[in-house]
Amino acid sequence: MTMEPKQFRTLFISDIHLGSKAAKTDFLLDFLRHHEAETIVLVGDIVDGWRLKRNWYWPQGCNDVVQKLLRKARKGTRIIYIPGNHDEFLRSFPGVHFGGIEVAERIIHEAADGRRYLVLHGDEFDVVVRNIRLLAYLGDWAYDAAIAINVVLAAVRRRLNLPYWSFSAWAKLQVKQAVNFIGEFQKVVAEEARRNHVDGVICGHIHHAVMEDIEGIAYINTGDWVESCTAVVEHMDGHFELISWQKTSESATVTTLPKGPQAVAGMQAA
Ligand SMILES: [Mn+2]
Repeated sequence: MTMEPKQFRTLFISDIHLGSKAAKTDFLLDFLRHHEAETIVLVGDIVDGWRLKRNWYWPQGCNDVVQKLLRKARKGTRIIYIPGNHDEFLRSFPGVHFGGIEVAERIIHEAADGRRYLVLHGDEFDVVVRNIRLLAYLGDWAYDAAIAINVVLAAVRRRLNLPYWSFSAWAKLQVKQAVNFIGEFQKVVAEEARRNHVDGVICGHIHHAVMEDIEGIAYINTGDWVESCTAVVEHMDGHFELISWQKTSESATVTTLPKGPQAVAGMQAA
């Protein structure tokens, strides 16, 4: 079954975690074969530097994904790479181009309809979300300080060879409250969009794909490729769509996600 790839204005993909066993590279490759765009924005945690540092795991599928992206770049697709916490080694290279891919810490994306979106990975808000009640009480200066502390803590943990603290693994462990924490994360990120005077925000990090309106701000989360296999596309007219691709074109039926060990592996990769 051959299908012509669909054309989009922009493709947003995050949290592939190449280098972790949970990365669903076969589904992603299939998705990339069927979806072309003028611009592809990689919204962080594309490569799992932390996993690789502990235990090198780089099967052919990981190469195939990288090759596929580089080939698209060669053929004229603009590719922007916004690093996340798992590929933060790239944060030292803002503005750098490699193989036609541009690195940026965060961008403002202007959609075809003129609406503007802040695009970032989202991990800088982890500390805020964890301490939301305390910070609400302490006010603005504490909020800004918390974000700064998050950066320092990440650097210290990196020095000590400790993995980055994982929002989604942590939120999922707080089973009963996990939904609340996801809600808090969304609110905090939407608030950052408001502070930047944009119409919406596009992020990743928490592995929870969704498109919703949060008090007038369009909150869009691209999800991940370790569990949900989701991406966000911008159509030529500027409207966005969330696509779930838990399949390959060969297997026409949608694969249901296994519960158990693999789900746990995905959780840890967050
Ligand atoms: Mn992340």
